[in-house]
Amino acid sequence: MFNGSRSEYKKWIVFGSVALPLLFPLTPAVAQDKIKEHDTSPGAMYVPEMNTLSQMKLEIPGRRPGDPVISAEEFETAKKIYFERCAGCHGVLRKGATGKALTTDITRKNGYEYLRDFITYGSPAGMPNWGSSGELTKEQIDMMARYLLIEPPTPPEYGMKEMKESWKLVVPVDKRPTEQQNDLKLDNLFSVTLRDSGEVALIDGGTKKIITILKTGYAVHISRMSASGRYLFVIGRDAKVSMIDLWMKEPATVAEIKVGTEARSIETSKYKGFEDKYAIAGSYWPPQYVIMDGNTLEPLKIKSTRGMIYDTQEFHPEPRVAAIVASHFKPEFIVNVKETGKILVVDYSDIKNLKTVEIEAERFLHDGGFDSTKRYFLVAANARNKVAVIDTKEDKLVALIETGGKTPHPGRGANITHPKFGPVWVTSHLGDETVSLIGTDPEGHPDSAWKVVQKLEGLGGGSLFVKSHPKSEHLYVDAPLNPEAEISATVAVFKVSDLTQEEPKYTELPIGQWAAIPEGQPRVVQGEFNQAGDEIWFSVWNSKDKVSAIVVVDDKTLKLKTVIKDPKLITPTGKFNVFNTRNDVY
Ligand code: DHE
Repeated sequence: MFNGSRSEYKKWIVFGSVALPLLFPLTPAVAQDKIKEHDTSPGAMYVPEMNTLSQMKLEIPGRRPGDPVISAEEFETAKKIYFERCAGCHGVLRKGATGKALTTDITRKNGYEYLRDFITYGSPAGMPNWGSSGELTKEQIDMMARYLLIEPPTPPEYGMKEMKESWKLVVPVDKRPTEQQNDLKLDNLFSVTLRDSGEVALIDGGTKKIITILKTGYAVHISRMSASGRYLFVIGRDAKVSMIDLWMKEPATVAEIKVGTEARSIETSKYKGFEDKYAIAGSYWPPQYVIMDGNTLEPLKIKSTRGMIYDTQEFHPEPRVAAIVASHFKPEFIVNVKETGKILVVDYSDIKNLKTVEIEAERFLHDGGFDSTKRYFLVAANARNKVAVIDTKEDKLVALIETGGKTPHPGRGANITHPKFGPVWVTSHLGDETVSLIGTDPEGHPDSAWKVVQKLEGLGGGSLFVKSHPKSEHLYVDAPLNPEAEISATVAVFKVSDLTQEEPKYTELPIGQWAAIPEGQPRVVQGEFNQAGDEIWFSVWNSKDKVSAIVVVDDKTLKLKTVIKDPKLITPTGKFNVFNTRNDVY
């Protein structure tokens, strides 16, 4: 009989108001020899957190016979945990992405104990060990196992009405300056993401002084520039886009809009004749992108990305929009759709009669950038350990390349001229120390084109970004998510001319140590060059209540140049130099 205790309670169901024993079978607890306790890799922990969705009030779906008991309070907590920790892999609607589907037909077949043990111990296939790592308590895991046995709540859609309601034209175009009103060297300005304060800092690349700090969206993510270099676009994870006019006496936000509930990417039209005309933002939820007026952010066209997975031809209800870049060869945006594995080439020359080329690439597209000629776009299908290459002149897939490492994460990648293989594009990996060099010159070096021509050994796993510059002779590789504190605060630098050696060695830059931060365990992340290409900036990313910094390194000597510290520099992560960002220099 039901004895009312907590452990009994979860094995019972509510049918009306009467507690009955579970109608679906509970399979035995997961055998411990099958799911061994294991350490979680940086890759397994580096998954999207749907923080905005987690805070949204959603109804408990209508109860069905067989549902376990879950109170409104528990549902709220479990939903929050699910969107923050689980939805990134298993999907908002639990239909699966990089992680398995967790729809009730599956979870009920597996049963409560199986779910509880799986969440506790994880699996070597990539599921983090939430319980044994101490990330979730026993009570939270119990709640999660029960939450997974009921139907998932569906967050609302977000269309033109909602976008228009959120749209604020703070300074109309005719009230803006007609020429630059400040003395800033705009092309050497850096927009720095202050992640946890939801702000960007604009820092002068010459004086290293903070010009201003502006409020942006929640857990602000990336910055991109308009083609002219006048407007800066910033997107937060809450899908709020801020448009900043750098010509004003003090650069300020002139327009804002919320384009969805969860988003990560923003870009602007760059083709000749369309400079500053359009902006585009891609969302994780709802799965869609929107083309906006490039001067006002007025939303003009929303396109859903729901559809068939490229290879299985099965419907995916929530394929997220990952990286977006703007072609330099045609009036086109290149939109990467994660779960369906499609790259959409969106022709913005006539958005009323929108033409889109849909390229079959690979699932789990994430981040990428151009080769040095800007003709080819290379993007990581990270959970497939591949890089897809698109020819933006022909709008075609050129190659799908196994990178030879685990979970490629290039950022926008790095372009260097290899002494033997000519122009190559580089990616590092989240899952191991591999740094892969891919030949990108089919005419000059046909034997090397679209192949991994060399693999270097970096500092270790947990790398997120590589960087170089046409004027630099170095390739920089970070490792912010490496579990070793010292490695995560260090950057490896390869000398390009040394790459012909059998096992090229790197120089270690102790960036974290140079920042001389008294407390915490700051991670060193994302190098970004200045306009001249003679210095590189790294963020020393500490927790939000502790001191962070930006360390500037002389590219020629690899010596410390300056440390930028300020109490207002809270959790600096991405840095975007105006010139390099608008011209895709990396
Ligand atoms: Fe990012 C780029 C998604 C976590 C810093 N990140 C991108 C892009 C995507 C993405 C799709 C490419 C945008 C483009 O080019 O249009 N990032 C995600 C996630 O889904 C993920 C894994 C988890 C999440 O919930 O958001 C995630 N990202 C992070 C971080 O934790 C980082 C390290 C710190 C931070 O500020 O949040 C981070 N992501 C960055 C940076 C870029 C980026 C700095 C741009 C790199 C560049 O050189 O262009």
